[in-house]
Amino acid sequence: MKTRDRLRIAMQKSGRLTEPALELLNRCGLTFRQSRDKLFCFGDGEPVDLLLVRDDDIPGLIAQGVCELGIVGRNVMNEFQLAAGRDSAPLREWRPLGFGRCRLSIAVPQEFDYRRPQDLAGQRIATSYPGLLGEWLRTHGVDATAVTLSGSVEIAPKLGTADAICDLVQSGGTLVANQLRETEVLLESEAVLAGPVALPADERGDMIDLLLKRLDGVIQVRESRLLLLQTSRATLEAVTRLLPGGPQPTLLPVLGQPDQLMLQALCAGEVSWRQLEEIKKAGAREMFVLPVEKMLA
Ligand code: PRT
Ligand code: ZN
Repeated sequence: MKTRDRLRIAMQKSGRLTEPALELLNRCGLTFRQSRDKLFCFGDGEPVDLLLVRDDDIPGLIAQGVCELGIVGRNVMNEFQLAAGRDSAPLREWRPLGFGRCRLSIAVPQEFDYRRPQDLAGQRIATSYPGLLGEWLRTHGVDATAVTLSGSVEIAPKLGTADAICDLVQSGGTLVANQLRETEVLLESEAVLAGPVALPADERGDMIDLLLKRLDGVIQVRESRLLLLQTSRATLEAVTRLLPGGPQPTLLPVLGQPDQLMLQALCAGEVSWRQLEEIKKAGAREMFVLPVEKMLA
């Protein structure tokens, strides 16, 4: 069989991950002919095409070699690996992507007196993640029954079909609405770039290398902030000590105020209100936090 020379990336056709995944690929310079109602989306510039599928199908498509990469929740990828077992080609999380964050947690009805994992012994736990739940129960030596449901897991205790649940939580609103209390976090999840452990050793592998480099640049820029502020020479040291990590700041003179300096610092992550207030207390004023759009060192 002739190997493909174009790279295929699988992503969710319509759901929580669709928009952020497309935006990320666009930022990496990948654009696609818009036929979003179809399964297949042809890439415009680079030799990269998209497969638009249900998120649950993505790990299997990679394992079968139908596509080289996929953008999928860590929860779905890890569950697939546990369910597929050793017979399936192993997958690797090539990059965490920083969106679609949630956690897989155990939650119990408010009246359930939960203190430790052993309290779940003999109970029925409803979940769409029997693999991940089973692994957690085994590690904690708990003998409980996983009741596998494909949706509406959160109403199982009310219906009397389960005593507890194991489901994805983001804001916690769904749990509160169903009088459930989160008791254990099994997995912290986010969207990831998934692929085979061994990348193809042809043009597709080269394209993946290029894509990973662009992705790293995009992620770095997305998390960078430029902090601008004014300080007097007397408070400069105290202010500098509080700056969030990043390369050495730049100092500029302020016209007509020889005692004042303008400081410019690139920060590696979000700068919170709390951090700004602390820096201000140390003597800074006129503070700005700006997003960075592109960066070329
Ligand atoms: O059709 P397809 O199978 O592709 O879509 P889907 O319905 O299976 O997936 P979708 O779009 O709901 O979620 C895709 C991925 O987004 C998941 O696999 C997770 O990796 C991630 N994600 C992030 C979430 C959530 N946050 C989330 N809150 N997936 C689901 N939820 C659900 C959760 O199941 C629960 O019902 O939202 C509810 C909890 O939310 P809170 O905010 O009330 O806590
Ligand atoms: Zn799904």
